Amino acid sequence: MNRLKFWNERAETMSRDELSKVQLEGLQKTVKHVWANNEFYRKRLTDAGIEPGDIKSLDDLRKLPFLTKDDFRDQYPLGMFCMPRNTIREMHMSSGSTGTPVVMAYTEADLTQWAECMARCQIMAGLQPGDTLQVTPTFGLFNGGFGFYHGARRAGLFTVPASSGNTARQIKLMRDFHVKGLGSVVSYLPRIIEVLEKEGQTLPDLKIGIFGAETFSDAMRQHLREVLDIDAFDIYGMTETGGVGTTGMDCPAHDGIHVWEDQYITEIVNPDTGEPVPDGEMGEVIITSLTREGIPVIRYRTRDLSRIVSREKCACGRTSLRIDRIPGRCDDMLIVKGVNFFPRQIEQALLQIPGVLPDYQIVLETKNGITDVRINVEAEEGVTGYTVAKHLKEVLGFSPKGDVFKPGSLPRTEGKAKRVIKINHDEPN
Ligand code: DLL
Repeated sequence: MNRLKFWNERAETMSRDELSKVQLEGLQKTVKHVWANNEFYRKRLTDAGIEPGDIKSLDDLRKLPFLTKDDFRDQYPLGMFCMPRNTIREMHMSSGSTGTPVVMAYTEADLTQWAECMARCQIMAGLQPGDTLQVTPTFGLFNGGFGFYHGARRAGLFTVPASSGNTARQIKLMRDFHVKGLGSVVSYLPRIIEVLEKEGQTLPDLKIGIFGAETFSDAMRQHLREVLDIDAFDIYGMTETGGVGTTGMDCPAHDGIHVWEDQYITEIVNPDTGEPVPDGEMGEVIITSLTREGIPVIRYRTRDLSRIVSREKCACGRTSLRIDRIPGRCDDMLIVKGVNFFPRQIEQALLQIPGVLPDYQIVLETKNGITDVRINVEAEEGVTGYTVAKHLKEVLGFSPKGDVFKPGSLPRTEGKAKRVIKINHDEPN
């Protein structure tokens, strides 16, 4: 059989004219659909003075009001549904840090759409029908596990639905079933490496890693290449847009995340003004779904930051818009001693220090209005706090305090890692 380069060559290589046509049709259909079937959306559009017939060109997208995570929360549990409950086949949910969850509901057609996006990602990463994919995110309300699974079924992969935890068993499964691809939350990888090293094992069949749910640095990708000999792909997605992979992934050229433009419109706007920023400039990612039924999103404010990397055809042959890998969320930027930085910059700097391991903690402690930062790292014997502080000074311009811990001693989380810990002595508990 010929090697597949694309899962859906027609959709992935459409000309700009074709894409624009598909996008306008999808946008018009989506606006009509939410207007006809959901009270919240109808009111939101009416308040903005919009009727479905007003969407005549793609430029009219900008007339539409934004949708936020708070809207999702306010409408919990069923208020965002745009299809009758008896047509819904699956739901996922994310709770985030503030409590009230965000719900996503899928009709049969939505599950097919998700599977299509994920199959495109899996084939783009180099997996072929018949290859084995181990899925380590949990199978539950978090969308990660099921997303990899739906896509893998569609792409004809052999899925090992390991779910999270029990790293020794994960490794045994990978070895016994000749797993070629691994789908994971990126912060689980250091755990796998730790156990592999402890047991003196390798994973000779593993070639491809599809990682996401959190930001990761180029140094981390390089680290994974060196230690595991795998090509690490950065997969993007979120509950609100329909889950992992719906908002794209980078290709083997690793030159930006390919957005599935026949399925979603992606805008980058200034997070303060909501106005579009020029190509190349960082801003907030805004996503509009074009084909979803259960809960479509119209101009969803992701709070994630990115920038448009290119609108040109990529070396891989795909024609879609490429956005930068996500450096962090609008609310992730840390400001300490007048310096702005993202956790990813810390990771990038730490991994360049020989002997420093990829687990770290950024502790921000505020007292009497002054915020101090401590950066705790795990490292092999011989790495001193002085060496770490010296490297970090080059990135931050100041030397943060911090401790160097033995490998395995910083707290482990299941699922997404908690890198930033904020302690505020000025606020009552
Ligand atoms: O994290 C979906 C996912 C699962 C993606 C597994 C990749 C792998 P949520 O729990 O709803 O969904 O969280 C979505 O996570 O708005 C980003 O802030 C962040 N995020 C997701 N993917 C990436 C990535 C899943 N590749 C939120 N890089 C998003 C950076 C990411 N951040």
